[in-house]
Amino acid sequence: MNAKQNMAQFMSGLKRRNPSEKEFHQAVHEVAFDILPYIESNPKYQNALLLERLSEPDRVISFRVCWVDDDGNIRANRGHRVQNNNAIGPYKGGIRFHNSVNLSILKFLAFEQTFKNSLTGLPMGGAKGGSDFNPKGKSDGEVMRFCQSFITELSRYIGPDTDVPAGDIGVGAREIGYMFGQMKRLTNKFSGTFTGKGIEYGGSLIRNEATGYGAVYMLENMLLHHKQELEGKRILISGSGNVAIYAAEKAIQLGAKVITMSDSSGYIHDKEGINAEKLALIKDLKVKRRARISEYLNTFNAEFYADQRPWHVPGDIALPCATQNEISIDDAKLLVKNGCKAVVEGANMPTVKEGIDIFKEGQVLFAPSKAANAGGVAVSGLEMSQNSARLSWSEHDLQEHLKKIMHNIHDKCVSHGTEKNYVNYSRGANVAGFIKVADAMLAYGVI
Ligand code: NDP
Ligand code: 2IT
Repeated sequence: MNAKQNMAQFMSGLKRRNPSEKEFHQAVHEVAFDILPYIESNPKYQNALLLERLSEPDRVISFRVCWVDDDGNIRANRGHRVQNNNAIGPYKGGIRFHNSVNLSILKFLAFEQTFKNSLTGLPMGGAKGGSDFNPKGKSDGEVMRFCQSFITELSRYIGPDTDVPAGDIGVGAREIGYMFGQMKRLTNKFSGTFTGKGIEYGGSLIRNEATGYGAVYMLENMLLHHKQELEGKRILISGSGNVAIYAAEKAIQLGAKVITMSDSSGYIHDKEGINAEKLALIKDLKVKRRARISEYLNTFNAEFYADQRPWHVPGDIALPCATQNEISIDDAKLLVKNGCKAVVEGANMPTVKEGIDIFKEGQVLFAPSKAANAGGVAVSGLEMSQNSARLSWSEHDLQEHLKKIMHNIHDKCVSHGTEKNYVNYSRGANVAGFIKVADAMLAYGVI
């Protein structure tokens, strides 16, 4: 069988076993495209069904989450945890609360997480969880009751050496506090079961900043490797949540010019650049007040485009930091046409499959999410280490760890992804992420 037939057979089996899960198919396809030929050319990995096993989660847990809203109505949501693979460490990955959450999305995220966590070099397996609960417009009391009910069920399946959740879309410091509090109460143990905790109760410095900062460190490494620099570059950012805000903060600190940010209602274009003072307003708007990004225009000059994404604004670098599939084929074409030189994925799988091909054809430097946004889970791993040692490391030490981890991820991508005159960061990340997990799986025999 040639490589094309091998791929077609693998994907048809995956689709048959997981019908209608298009995001899951997309994520596995992207990895299989690089990994099946790699397995084919490395006898040690042959005949072990490694990718088939990696794309069949160890287990999927689904449960009902009932809670009472402020008007006394009973509400019912659905919760899930996908524990994809724990070959190299306890399951680890975020929890997402968003009305779009379904098993296809969580399975793609848990699959990706397995490779991402491997790339960090730290001992963490891959998982993801969440609910179709929509925190928008809910009171603190409603969010608390929902989180407590969610954890009452999930607590049976997680623990510091079993599965360690963290935040993701719709889950930030407030939600982690409620979930960790309920876990502590149910188990009567103060353990490191969550990361992204508050500093007062076992959290790590710079965890909040780590994903966005890490993505910009990845970008810096890529530019340096290609003899370019970040200073003065025009940056398009989508999103205005945890990842987007700290990607913007680091990019501004390093002298780049951030000209767009967005939320689910549209995007702002500030031609002068979003500086530290303007970003402070966005933090206040989006994190504290949970308001719309268009309110930026009440204080600063900018244009607001309702229900649109920022990709038709000419810029040098794109940092998609909102959600999956937010760069379409047409967006990718437009970015290349407008001279975009690098795309670094802060969000998970923000570029559609054909969009990635367009970037590669256009020789755009492209960092896939599993490499680019690994800084967040890396500092989560460091939070786990600090919890186990019952210590708190200094901000300086943690910053150095994060920089080093992103530097190492960049180098692994280069060493496994360098082609004739192009660094294929996707292939590099897929192969480097695969090797560690595959070697551990082989060591265990058939399980
Ligand atoms: P937040 O909830 O803090 O922010 C999400 C941002 O994206 C908000 O601006 C939100 O707009 C926007 N957004 C969410 N969904 C959509 C949508 N369907 N269409 C348009 N805009 C949308 O989440 P994070 O910043 O934590 O996560 C962003 C991305 O980064 C996700 O893909 C996540 O998986 C990934 N990621 C997160 C990590 C972390 O540590 N938090 C680590 C690694 C990756 P609005 O406010 O209007 O909802
Ligand atoms: O997608 C991700 O890497 C995250 N949401 C962070 C996971 C974590 O466990 O810190």
